[in-house]
Amino acid sequence: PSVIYLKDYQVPPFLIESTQLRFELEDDRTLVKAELRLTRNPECQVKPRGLLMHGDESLRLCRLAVDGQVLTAKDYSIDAGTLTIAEVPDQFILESVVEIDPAKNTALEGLYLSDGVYCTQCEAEGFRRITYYLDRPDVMSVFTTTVVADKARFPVLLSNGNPVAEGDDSDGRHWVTWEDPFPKPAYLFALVAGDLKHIEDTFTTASGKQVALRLFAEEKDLDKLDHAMTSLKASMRWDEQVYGREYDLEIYMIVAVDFFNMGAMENKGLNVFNTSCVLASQKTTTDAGFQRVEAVVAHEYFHNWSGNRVTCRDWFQLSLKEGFTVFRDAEFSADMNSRTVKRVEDVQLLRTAQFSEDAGPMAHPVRPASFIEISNFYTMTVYEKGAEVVRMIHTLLGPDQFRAGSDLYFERHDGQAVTTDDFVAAMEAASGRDLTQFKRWYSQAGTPVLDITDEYDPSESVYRLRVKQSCPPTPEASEKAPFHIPLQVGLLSPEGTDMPLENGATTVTLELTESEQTFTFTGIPQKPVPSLLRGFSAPVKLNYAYSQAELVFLMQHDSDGFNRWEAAQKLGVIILQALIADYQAGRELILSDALVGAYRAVLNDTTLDPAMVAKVLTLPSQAYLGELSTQIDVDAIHAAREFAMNALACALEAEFSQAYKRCLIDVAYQPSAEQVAQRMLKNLCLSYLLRAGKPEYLALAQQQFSDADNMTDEQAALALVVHSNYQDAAPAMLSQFYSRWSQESLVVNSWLAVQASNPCPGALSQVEALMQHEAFNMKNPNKVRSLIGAFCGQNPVNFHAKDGSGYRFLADQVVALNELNPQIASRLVAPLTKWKRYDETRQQLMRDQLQRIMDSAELSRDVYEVVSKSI
Ligand code: DPP
Ligand code: ZN
Repeated sequence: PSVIYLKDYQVPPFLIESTQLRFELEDDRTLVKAELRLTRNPECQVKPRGLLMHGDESLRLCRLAVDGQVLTAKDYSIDAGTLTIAEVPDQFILESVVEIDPAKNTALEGLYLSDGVYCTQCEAEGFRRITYYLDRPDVMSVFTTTVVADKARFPVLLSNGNPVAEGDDSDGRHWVTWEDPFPKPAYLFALVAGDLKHIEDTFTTASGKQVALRLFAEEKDLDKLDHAMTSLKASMRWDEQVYGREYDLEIYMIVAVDFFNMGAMENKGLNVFNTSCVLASQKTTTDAGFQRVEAVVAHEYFHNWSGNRVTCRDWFQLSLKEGFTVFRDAEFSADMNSRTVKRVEDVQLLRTAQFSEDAGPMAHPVRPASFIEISNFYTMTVYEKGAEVVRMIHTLLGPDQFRAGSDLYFERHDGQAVTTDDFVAAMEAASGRDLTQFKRWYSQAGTPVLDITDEYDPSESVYRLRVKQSCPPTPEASEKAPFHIPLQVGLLSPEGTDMPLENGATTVTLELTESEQTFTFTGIPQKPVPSLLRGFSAPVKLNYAYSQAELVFLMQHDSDGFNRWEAAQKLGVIILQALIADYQAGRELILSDALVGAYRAVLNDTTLDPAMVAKVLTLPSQAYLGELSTQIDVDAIHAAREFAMNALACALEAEFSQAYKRCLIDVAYQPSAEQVAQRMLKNLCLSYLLRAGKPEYLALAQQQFSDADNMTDEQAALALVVHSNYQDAAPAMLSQFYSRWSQESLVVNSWLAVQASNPCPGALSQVEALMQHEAFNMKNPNKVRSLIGAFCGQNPVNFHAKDGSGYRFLADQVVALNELNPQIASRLVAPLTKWKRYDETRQQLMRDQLQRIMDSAELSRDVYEVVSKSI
């Protein structure tokens, strides 16, 4: 497979002014008729005689005509992935008819059937599986789409834009024509046909335009769409208020489908959603699920401006729309719920999944310089680190200049396909700031490291921070130029109050631009405790030699909520790293009083947000401790965490029990921030209580499981017991849960995931057995993620079993999925690619399996790229 480089970008020789499509949907064959008005691109210097179009090998060409003139085999050639017409005029109509087979499409790219519903996924390059086209985001066209299908089986026929005509044919078939007035690239095209029901609402935009909102699902799920509707309306209002962006069509539709590779897709006016990101109900959905729906609905809606109205010039610019839109949805969620909790959750994800990507063989800059398969670059780096980069611009410019910059960006580039440089240029123009050095965040991969030391001079009342920055080598470059890093800092007095700094501010933004810098604070009357990287103002690793006492002090006093949590994490890391070393050396494990005392104080402080209490009382995760290790000792990390949690449970049993009771809710269920926080702390307490060694707490969990009126409490109780020492109690609860929920596919997914992530011995054979269960289906990505993905990604002790059984299992599944669904196969393989982080025995076992995958027949580009880059 060939490598595509950003440096080779060239403007397209032809543009497509208009695109008329007609789909005749039939079971054994679907016909796609396309009529494209092509014209030479005035901006293209070269004038090729012929025309090269994208088109997957699976297309069967039935007819091809230029300006009505049917072409014969000598006029064109078809190659793997392209169609070339030898000679074309400057302006012409290209007609094509192709036959495709959506029923056999298990890759779920292009047009496919999901449980009897026709739907599409075209981003990034799925449209070329539907018809021959210039399938690149800088070719934007106005689409008119007619869908024809059997009326009884497919009463609902949808596409982008506004419906403009419909009718019945005599043979029981019917048709609808949709027109989308906004030029768009093919990746934003969508079509849906099925027996769907919908709920409807309206939204009046700031300028008084009425928009119809329609959310579609299968009839049985119709009662699970209200939360998505509420979230959609809140997102529409928020984008008007915070970014001045209004919706532009007469109708906005979301369709829920069960077979979907991603979370959701922002197709113009017709979002297609994975059921897991749109359906929600008290009985079937956890609080985290409700929040995910709210966030993803918002994310896809925000794309209407940051992605659709202004799109990407090429796929190297993916973060232009994704990083920006993730930043937008994170701010929305922060405004809707608890800002600090949202920040903590995002940073936890970034510091495990993105940092480990940055340290692995697939590390790439936010704007990659090359790829083999673009699907492999829908990554934590492009999305989450990309969002951090936008957040840093926001921090450097301040909210007002940032808003002026985004206004200018939308104004300059509406209707265009642009680059991350264009985005930064608008921010520079609106603020007058020079972001030249800052742009290294887009071109250099790797996680920068800050090493900070300080000194206090009492005679002069001067405090100095010395900051060194460095960045480890990554595949694309071994030497890194210094980044421009906003480092937000506050200084705490010994009494625990913020010291006034410049102009009385208590938080200042230091701008790091060199590899070593010293920042001097004058008029500092006492030696302060620094609160560094407040709000996690940059995606970096920070080293500063805090004492345990200083961390406990920051946990209690820091005015920055994020850093109070971070102090607890740092304290946990110090203590757990010591326990890990003790475990490795065969020494007895003893829990530090400092941690017990700090946890007790937090647990007893009823003035704190219960969600933050829960976050603070959660030890650094197995994944984060691994990420901080030079060599990951899965067993030692697991043992140290287990020991610490059990010891904390025994030491603080009474406090956990009281807090559990305090958090019981006696009013009707609501997924509100307040109730979510209470349930979060309650279930955290339950997790510790189950470790206190008293059967009464098993009874408490069982009672919560039976009495729960919501999925958060029910599932928490189930997972905690299944993952606990009470193995005898687990089977009955699991079978009760399954019989209660076997008809709810999404709930069954969580049942699969709870078993797959079980750290107790025997999880792999359980997973293998479940693969034969009626609840599992290898063709459904949600099932694969819940079972195989959860085992390989969330069950480190079992996946990394010393006999290599976990690795072998994963390789087998990757080989099987490579044929069915390359995108899913290539995502799944990630844990194996991190082999360098483990001991020699495991390294060898993991590499053997990568090699086995490599040697298996006919690798997709997706899997080939990831495996070949990591061997
Ligand atoms: N599912 C992807 C997203 O919305 C595709 N753009 O981020
Ligand atoms: Zn997106």
